[in-house]
Amino acid sequence: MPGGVSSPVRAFRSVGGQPIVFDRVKGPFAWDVDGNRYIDYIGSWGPAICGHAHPEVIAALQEALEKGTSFGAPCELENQLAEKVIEAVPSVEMVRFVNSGTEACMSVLRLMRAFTGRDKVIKFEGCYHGHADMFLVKAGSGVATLGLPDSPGVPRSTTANTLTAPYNDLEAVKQLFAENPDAICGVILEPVVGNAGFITPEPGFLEGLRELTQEHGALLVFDEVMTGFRVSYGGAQARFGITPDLTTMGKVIGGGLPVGAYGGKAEIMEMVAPAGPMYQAGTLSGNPLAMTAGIKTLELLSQEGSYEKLEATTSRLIEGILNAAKEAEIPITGSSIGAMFGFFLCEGPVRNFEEAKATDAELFGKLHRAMLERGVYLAPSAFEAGFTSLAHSDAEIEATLQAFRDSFASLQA
Ligand code: KE4
Repeated sequence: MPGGVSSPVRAFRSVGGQPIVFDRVKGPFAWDVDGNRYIDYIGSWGPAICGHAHPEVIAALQEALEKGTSFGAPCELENQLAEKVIEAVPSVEMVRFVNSGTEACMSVLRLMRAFTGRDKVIKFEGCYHGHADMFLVKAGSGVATLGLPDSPGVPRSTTANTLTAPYNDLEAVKQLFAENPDAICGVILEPVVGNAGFITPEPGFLEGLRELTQEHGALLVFDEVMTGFRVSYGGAQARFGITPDLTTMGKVIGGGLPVGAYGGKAEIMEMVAPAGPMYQAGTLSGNPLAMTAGIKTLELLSQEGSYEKLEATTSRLIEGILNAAKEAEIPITGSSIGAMFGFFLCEGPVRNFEEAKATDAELFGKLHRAMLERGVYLAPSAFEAGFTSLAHSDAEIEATLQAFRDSFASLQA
C-alpha cells in the first residue's frame, strides 16, 4: 500500500516517526497492536463523537447485520436518517446520501454548476473539500488567483475554474465577483476551518458571504463534513445563524461507517437525478448498515445535555493546553467551538492559512511524539483540528493536560 496507509495524513510524515497501528478502540481510547493505550483526540477524524464503539451503536449494527449488509434498493432506514438530517440542519429540505465527504463535495459542485449554469467556483486557501480534482488547488498569492493544480494528474483545465481567496477576507471575495461577473456559481467553505489547523470565522465573515452570494445570484455552500453535528446539533449554520443554500456532510452522520451527504433547498436538490437531470449515483449509497450507525449516533447526540457536555469538555481542554504552553513560555494560540479544538505554536492571531504557516511545525512534531509517549494521540499534523467526544471524562482531560505540561516542559529542556 503506498506509504503503508489508506490515507496520507495517517502516515505521520509531517511529525516524524512511524505511524501507530491500531488494534481496537473503545470510548475515548485506542489501543495499538502492542497493547499500548492512548487517549484519542482524532476519533476517526470526527465520526466517533459519541465515543468509539458505543455499545448502543454496536448493538444496533448487530441487529441490522442479521438483515443483510447492502440492498442496492431503497430501504426505510435511508428515510429515517434523511428525516433526522432535514430536521436538524437549517438549510436542508432534501438530502442525498453518498459514501464520503469527497463524494459529497464533488457532487455539490456539479449541482452548483447545474443550477446556476456558471462554471467558476470560489474556495478558500487552506480549506479542504476532499480530493476531487477541482478542489486540489494551490492557494494562490495575492488577493486571489486561478487555481494551479496541487497534485500531479490534475489537469490545469480542471482547476482553471477554481478561484481562491484568503479565509476571513471578504474584500478578496468581492474582487473575485467583480472580476468574474455572472460567471461564479458559488462560494464553498468550511464555516469553521479544521483542515488548515483550527481557524474560526471572524465576526461578519459568514454574514458577508451570505450577502455577497445573494447579491450576485451565486450559491453559498457550507462544507460541514467536519463541523456538522460537531459544533452544534444543527452544525455551524445553526450555531452562527447563517443559512447557506447547500450543505455537505459526512463523518458523524455515518457513525463510523462510510456515509457522506449533500442537501439543501428543495428547489435546488430537485435537479438531482432521477428527479432532475444532474447525474450522481453510488452502489453503496444509503446502505442499511451505514444508515443504522448514523441514525443511532444522531439519536445519542440529540439527547438532552450532549452539546453542553461536549462544549464544557473541549473548552476545558483547550484552556488547559494554552495555560500549559504559557507556563513553559512556548508561544501558542488556539481555541475551540463545540467538540472541535486546535492550536498553533506561534503568537497568533491566526485568521487564514498564510498566518497558520507561522506555526512551528518542527516543534509540533516533537510535541506530538512526546504526547504519544505519554499515551495521548493527537492529529499527526500541525494543520489539522482535534476532536473530543461524549466519552472523554474529566479523568481523561486531566491526564491529557498533565501530559501536555510534562511534554511542554520536556521541549523546553
Ligand atoms: P472524506 O472524503 O475524507 O470522507 O471527506 C473529505 C472532507 C471534506 N470536507 C471536509 C471539511 C473534510 O474535513 C474532509 C475530510 N477531512 C480529513 C481530515 N482533515 C479526513 C482525514 C483523511 O484525509 O484521512
